[in-house]
Amino acid sequence: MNLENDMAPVFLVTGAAGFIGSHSVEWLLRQGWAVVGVDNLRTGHLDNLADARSSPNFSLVIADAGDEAAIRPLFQEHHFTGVLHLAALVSVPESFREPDLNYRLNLAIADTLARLCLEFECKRLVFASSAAVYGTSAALPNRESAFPQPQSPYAAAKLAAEVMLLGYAASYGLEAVCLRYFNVYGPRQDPSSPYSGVLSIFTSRFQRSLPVTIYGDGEQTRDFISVRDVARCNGQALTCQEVVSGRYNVCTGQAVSLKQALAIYQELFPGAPPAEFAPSRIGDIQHSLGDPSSLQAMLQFSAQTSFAQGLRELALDNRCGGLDV
Ligand code: UD2
Repeated sequence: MNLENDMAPVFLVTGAAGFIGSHSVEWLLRQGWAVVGVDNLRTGHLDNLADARSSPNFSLVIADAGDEAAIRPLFQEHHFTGVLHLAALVSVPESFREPDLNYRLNLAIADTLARLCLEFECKRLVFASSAAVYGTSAALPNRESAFPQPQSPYAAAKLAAEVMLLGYAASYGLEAVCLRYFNVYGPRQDPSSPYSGVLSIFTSRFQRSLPVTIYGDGEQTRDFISVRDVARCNGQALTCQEVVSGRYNVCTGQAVSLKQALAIYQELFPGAPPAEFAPSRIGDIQHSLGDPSSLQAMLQFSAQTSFAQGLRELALDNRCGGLDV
């Protein structure tokens, strides 16, 4: 992709009003790029885009990213240089309850967007995949070469979308970058479901001086990555000159246990009630960890926010407060 030769590059971000979407839009705007955001506000919030919407380089279209009648005119008008496709059904439990919706939001929309990219000569599509594609039995740290074993409709659809996009890459030369996010955390993550990201729930409860519940022994570990780093990764994948189509872990390569997280919370919220312990959740995995080296090699990307720093920023953010989890 040669950005210098393009008159005025414009990027499309689907799911722009979501947790990761809004941070990604802000990153792109900070670099001086023009962005069109699309969101149907099903799980995204306009509030998340309060800063972005004050930029003359940003416009927001309230629409379903899979509504071709709404999206096609945007491709016609803007001749996008790249698409960052984040719109999704984000809840794993919901994908079990609503498999048809999961199919549409997590697979079919990616196909629609890829075909529009080909039709309107938009070279690059960056897709939000998930570490969930690895399943529970892959060797740690997860490497992209591992045989994927999805354990949910959500993970299966994400994997299917990867395969389809990489098929378009091989067949038609689309640049398809599939980013497998590990446990993303940070400001604006919705804590309102028991299956929301654990750090969003813990933060919301600590901020209200309520006890948190640890399912299991607290020794389970995750590869938590700050949404700031994820936004930068998305932006770089979308705008850098050269990419190689493929699947890439977006992770830190560092395992953090819930007990370690709790120790940091206790410093941030001295006087908080002690954590309560409950049996492990069915289907929970004990450890998840990614190998970040492929993305490092392609984009020279590595996570820069330490876990303690990222948790502090989240704890000081006041937007989690007041929600009833
Ligand atoms: C799940 C999803 C992932 C993503 C993520 C939210 C799968 C395979 N993966 O992964 O796609 O949606 O959730 O970031 O389903 N926990 C507590 N107390 C709480 C909440 C959670 O102890 O109040 C535990 C939970 O049992 C687990 C760990 O914290 O052991 C992490 O839970 P999570 O839901 O944040 O993330 P994870 O990796 O299970």
